[in-house]
Amino acid sequence: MSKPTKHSWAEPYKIKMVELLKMTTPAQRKKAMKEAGFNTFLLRSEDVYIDLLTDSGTGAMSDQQWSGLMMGDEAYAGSRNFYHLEETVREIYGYKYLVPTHQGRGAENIISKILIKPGDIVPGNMYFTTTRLHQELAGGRFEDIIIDEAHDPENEFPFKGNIDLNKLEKLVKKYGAKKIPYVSMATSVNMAGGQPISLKNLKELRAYTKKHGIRIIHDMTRVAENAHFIQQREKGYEHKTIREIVKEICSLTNGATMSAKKDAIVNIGGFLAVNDWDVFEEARNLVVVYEGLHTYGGLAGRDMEAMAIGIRESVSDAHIHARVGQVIYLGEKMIEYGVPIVKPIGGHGIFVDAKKFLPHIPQDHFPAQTLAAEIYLDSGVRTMERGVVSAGRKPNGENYYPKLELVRFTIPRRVYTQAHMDVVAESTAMVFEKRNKIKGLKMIYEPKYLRFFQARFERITD
Ligand code: PM9
Repeated sequence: MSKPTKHSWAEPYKIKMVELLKMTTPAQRKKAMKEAGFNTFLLRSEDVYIDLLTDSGTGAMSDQQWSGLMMGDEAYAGSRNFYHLEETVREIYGYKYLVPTHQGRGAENIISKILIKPGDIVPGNMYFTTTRLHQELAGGRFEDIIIDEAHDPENEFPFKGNIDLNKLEKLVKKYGAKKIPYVSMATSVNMAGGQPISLKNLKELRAYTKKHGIRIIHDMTRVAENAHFIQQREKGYEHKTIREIVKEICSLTNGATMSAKKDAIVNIGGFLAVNDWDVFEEARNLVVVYEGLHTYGGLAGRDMEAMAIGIRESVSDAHIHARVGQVIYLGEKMIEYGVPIVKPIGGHGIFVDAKKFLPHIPQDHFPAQTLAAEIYLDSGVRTMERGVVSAGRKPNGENYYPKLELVRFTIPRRVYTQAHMDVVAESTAMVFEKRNKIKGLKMIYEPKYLRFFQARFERITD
């Protein structure tokens, strides 16, 4: 064995309480998967061993956050926890005005309703399911302006979340800047595999949009993870802290939607944050229609307190290095076993390339949906489809056919151990060994909105 040459990453916490897991047999998993219509979203969580469905709301709160719950001020109006959250958002992210929402999509609904008019174009660095749906429901059309590299799982470009300014310019020339209410810019682009945008690219975007009077609305759900990659990969940022980088990213945008269930390590919560008083005034008014009063937005006081504390913890360098370190650990294991994954390894999970894994299954037979089901059947590990099912249909009813057909192994924050990651990689490798025998699925039930959550499938038996 070779001698170590560097300190490896490790968790900056120790475990005080554990949640026991149920182990299942292959027969139990077969029954559970059939009952779930081959959709991992429809499994009961008690039938799951290692749950990598999502990193959303599934993180382990710290002792500080749990203490914060006891400090909940459950007044209907003016809860002190709201003011603490507002102060924290101003201090850590720098946005001026805060409207809390029950989770990210609540904020997406409000900002889309305020800024988008029917017929508008909303360019962005790859779609996200709920974000694009709210843009479409408000009458807008999403246009993907992420760089081409993002659509290629093998391309190792370090900032695959970057925006192609030529693509943006084409839209401005074709439709005019007045038809573009904002650029929908995500940090750590989820559907591309958790890929970061660079500060250089964001600064160029800022200069361009400012010239044309177009806003940047930031999906900051995983901004701290994006900051980690900037610190590791972007020249000039290697000595800046995560907190400094996060603040700089936010300073280049006009407002943000946040699902605090990710970066901020809470089980529920989100917000809309803006710098523009007029937008804030309208948002503060609309939130009472859809979420709740502007000082709670659908949340309990205790939820806002846990969020304020979680935001501060999320920008700690030690936390984020261990968080991304664990994701990279799993990814490197998968690569060792020859499993095709999206590269470079992203911030919140490993994205397995189902097109490469199951090349004999056409996209209409849902290779990623199939693979997620097979992994569960093998070991009780729950993952999620991020391909043609997630992409859904266009407003005209046609299917979207994304280039990326992926299975996401999403890692909850501060929840699983390195040994769990070993089991996940081993199970994936074992399914890889028998990949030629795997058959695709057909969809037998399709809901109208966000079909991936509730669609049902059957195995194709031919
Ligand atoms: N993301 C995820 O698992 C949960 C729902 S979709 C399976 O990745 C971004 C980048 C997200 C996100 C949710 C939302 C919506 C907005 N932007 O789920 O409404 O990743 O809090 O946030 C999920 P909420």
